[in-house]
Amino acid sequence: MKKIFSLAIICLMAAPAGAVTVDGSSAGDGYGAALAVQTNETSFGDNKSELNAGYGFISAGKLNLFISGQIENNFNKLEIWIDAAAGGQSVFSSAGNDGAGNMDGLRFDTAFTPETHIIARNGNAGTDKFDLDFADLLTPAVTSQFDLFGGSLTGSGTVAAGGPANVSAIEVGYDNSNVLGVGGGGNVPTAADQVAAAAVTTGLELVIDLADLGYAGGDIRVSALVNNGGHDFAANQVLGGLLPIQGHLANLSGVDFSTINGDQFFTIPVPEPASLALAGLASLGLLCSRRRS
Ligand SMILES: [Ca+2]
Ligand SMILES: [Ca+2]
Ligand SMILES: [Ca+2]
Ligand SMILES: [Ca+2]
Repeated sequence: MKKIFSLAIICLMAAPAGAVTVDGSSAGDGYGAALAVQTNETSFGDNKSELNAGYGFISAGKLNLFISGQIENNFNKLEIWIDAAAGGQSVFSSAGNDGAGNMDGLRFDTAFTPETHIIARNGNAGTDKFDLDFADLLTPAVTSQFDLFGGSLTGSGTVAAGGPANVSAIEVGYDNSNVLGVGGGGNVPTAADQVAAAAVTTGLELVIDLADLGYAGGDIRVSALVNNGGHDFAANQVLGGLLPIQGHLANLSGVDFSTINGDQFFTIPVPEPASLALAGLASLGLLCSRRRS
């Protein structure tokens, strides 16, 4: 009896994490604690362009990423860089898409060398739309998916599989309904209320296949920030955050994160070693299946 009980516990632990609901909300998805929380009130507009906190985990061959907050629906940009492998860029050089070359010359923290750059943007160009670019910086190659949510600023959609920069589909969810989190009042911000920032549960949610990130093990590092429509005038909303009180970063081509206090990235850890070890026990999995049937 005792043996059966122990086995049941182990089976429970070995079960893969449930798939997230990709809807732009973190509710019920098990992201856990924030990996970075905003440090400055937004210099770009309260509840328009603010990044409150960053979350993520690696499971079942996917990176699950959630950034709470929103970007203004005037085609301001949410820039996301992902460092998932050895090598990569120390100084940003764009893949040539969407005017991102205006950021060329941005120097990252020493411990952050991305291979991937994502641009998310939304606004009205005749009809409401939400677009996402997924760029492999090393090839370079870019997949651009326009109007992900079918005429809406928000919703759930998919970057199609088989693009120039992605083999597998990328799941995208966006919810801009946050009215809390950090405050803002133009370019004279104060330090953020981090309790309020950590409480926001809506924003951008992405599920990306690890192979499309060049992942070969280890943790994954992510940097995110808010930029303007031309990629040439950034707000102060960076994750990991900037030492308060910090106003606009302005043109990123002259910015060097390696000389700015703190990490302008956050780290998504590898899954718990205990879980990995258990997951690797295929025979145990079979045993669990049999006992449940
Ligand atoms: Ca969700
Ligand atoms: Ca707010
Ligand atoms: Ca790298
Ligand atoms: Ca830094």
